[in-house]
Amino acid sequence: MALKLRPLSYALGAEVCDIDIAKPLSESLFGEIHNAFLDNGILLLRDQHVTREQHIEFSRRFGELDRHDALPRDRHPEYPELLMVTNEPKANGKPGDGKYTGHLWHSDMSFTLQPSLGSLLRSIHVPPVGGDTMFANMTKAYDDLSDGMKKLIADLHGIHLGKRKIVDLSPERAAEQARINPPIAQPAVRVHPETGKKALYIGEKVECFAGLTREESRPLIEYLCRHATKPKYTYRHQWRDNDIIIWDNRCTMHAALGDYDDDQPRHLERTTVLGTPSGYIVEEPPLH
Ligand SMILES: O=C(O)CCC(=O)C(=O)O
Repeated sequence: MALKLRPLSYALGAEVCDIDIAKPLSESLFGEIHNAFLDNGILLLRDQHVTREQHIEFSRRFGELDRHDALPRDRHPEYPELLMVTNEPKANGKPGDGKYTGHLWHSDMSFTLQPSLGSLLRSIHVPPVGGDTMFANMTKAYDDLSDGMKKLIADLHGIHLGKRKIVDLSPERAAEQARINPPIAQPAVRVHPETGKKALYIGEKVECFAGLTREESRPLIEYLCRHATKPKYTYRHQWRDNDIIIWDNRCTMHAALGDYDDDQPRHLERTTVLGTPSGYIVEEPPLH
């Protein structure tokens, strides 16, 4: 069966039409889905009425799943392969840990020594308007840089932090964060292990470059993020309930826009496919 694909934007993404992942998928059909994933960077599957087990089982076809040890507060207590992306408040009425998940441009798990290959985010309840997610094509963004800029960043390593947009860190949480997620340096340009293409590996979790001061690094980090998130490199997804978006973390980045009424429930669940080991721990990140 030939897969029916519909482009989502000029920059990246395709919708896979007429697919139901709750039904058995042959090896050859999954092979077509996998090729479409590599070709398009992100895939959208609408109307997927699946259980948590089916979400996990389908995700495993892309590779071994992360049990989210780096994000212990965000994972489902009984399904560690599921990361809760939810604005549901805690029992004490305070905002939940997942409320600000993804509000910075990022590639999943870049702040660990095994950044993700890809993620599969399933929408269970989304607000009637807003709550959109933006995606950027980091291969195109890299290709369009000048030769001079490509040379300048070729050997740079960005120091990635496991931070969120709104930080609510008590001293105990700060200590926990430092223990579980020390700063990790990752190459600013990575070669995709399956397509062989180079992609920018940067984002708003990059604090500075290894070997440069913070002050020296910031203008370049900000330029590269601004460049990669120009409309011509992006796709903006408007969620419906029961969507699944699969994205390739090795050549895309994404951000949750938070453009919705907080009184409306927004609940999504994510599986994260483990990628190849990359990066190193930075013992003494620059302070200035
Ligand atoms: O909630 C969203 O729209 C995106 C969540 C996200 O950034 C993530 O799961 O990495």
